[in-house]
Amino acid sequence: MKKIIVKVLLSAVLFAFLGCVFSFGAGAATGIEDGVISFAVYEAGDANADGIVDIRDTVCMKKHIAGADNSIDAAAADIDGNSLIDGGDLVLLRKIILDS
Ligand SMILES: [Ca+2]
Ligand SMILES: [Ca+2]
Repeated sequence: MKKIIVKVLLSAVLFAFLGCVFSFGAGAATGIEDGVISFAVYEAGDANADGIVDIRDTVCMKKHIAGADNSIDAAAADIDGNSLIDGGDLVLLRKIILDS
């Protein structure tokens, strides 16, 4: 009986942690120090890193794709996670904005 309770508690803690991480959008492990895993938290699509996903992010992403501006949050702008910031990410960003 104790094993079942422990498993339920561990599952609850894991789901609470994952819910916390994913409620911010996306994150990537940035390092481990003293047994603590650090995460960079960003919202997918927030290319200009102002905390809001909106039309200004599409402008920022278009400028970056055109080579006119490199001041972009690359992790947030790479929405499909293929390590490139391209038209596919722009399509996904428009969908995110339209669905919000
Ligand atoms: Ca933004
Ligand atoms: Ca991409």
